[in-house]
Amino acid sequence: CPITHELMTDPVCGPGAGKGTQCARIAEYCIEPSFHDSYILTFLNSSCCSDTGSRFRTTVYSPSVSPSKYGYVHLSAGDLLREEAAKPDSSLGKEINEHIKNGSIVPVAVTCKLLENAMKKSGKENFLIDGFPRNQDNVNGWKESVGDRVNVQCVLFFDCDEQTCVARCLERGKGSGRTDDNEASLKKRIVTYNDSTRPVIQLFEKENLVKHIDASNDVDKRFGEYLKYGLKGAV
Ligand code: UP5
Ligand code: MG
Repeated sequence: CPITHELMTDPVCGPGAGKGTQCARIAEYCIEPSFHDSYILTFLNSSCCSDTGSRFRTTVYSPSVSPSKYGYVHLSAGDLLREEAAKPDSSLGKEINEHIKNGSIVPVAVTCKLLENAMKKSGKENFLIDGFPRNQDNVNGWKESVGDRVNVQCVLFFDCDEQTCVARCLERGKGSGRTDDNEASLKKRIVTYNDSTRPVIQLFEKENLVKHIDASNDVDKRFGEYLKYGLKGAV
């Protein structure tokens, strides 16, 4: 299996922290690591970047390098689940939809399979996994199925207060069509996050893998800046 690298985000500091938004930017602007024991993050705006220490390096984004060829592949577990559930012939659709609406967590075997399939299909080796793992069962299932084939480079924690997260989701809910962008589902999503996901983040903290990023700021203006702060703070 060609999967040798993985850059992984943690599952939100509350729904709507901006995982999807920021992962899309990272996938677009970061290129492949040059060294297997470190990685290079490359941003469009070089003024946002500086040497962040021995473990991380930054360079200037080169427009001649196609991000789609070299960049991290962004895989959102939530998006993959929604995609699967939307297939007319999916036997899992009903179950997935129930979990999403209730903010509960889909059985790990389902999510892992979808992630693995997407990783293989991409033909790439570097991944930005968005919104997974979300509980201890996810961690165990992930380790069992792909654990020895991946190298988790870091866990990005998008730090954003609950009120802001909820407001973002409710705003998005006006047009997203997502069945969980409403007050009732959001309450449940937050409970799940607090009860099941926070402990997972603490696990990664113990392994020194977590990089905190302030995700409360304006998405476009502050992207490079707070990404740098997040990485810097973690080195
Ligand atoms: N927005 C983003 N950043 C902003 C900023 N800085 N300033 C202003 N606005 C900002 O952003 C949310 C909204 O906020 C968007 O409208 C965006 O424009 C705006 P987004 O980037 O989508 O945030 P994200 O953290 O990705 O929020 P999301 O709602 O996707 O997070 P969830 O973790 O709740 O949702 P996910 O899709 O990952 O999971 C949904 C459900 O699937 C789960 O509840 C669960 O039931 C199931 N699931 C599993 O069971 N297992 C999994 O492994 C994954 C999911
Ligand atoms: Mg998302």
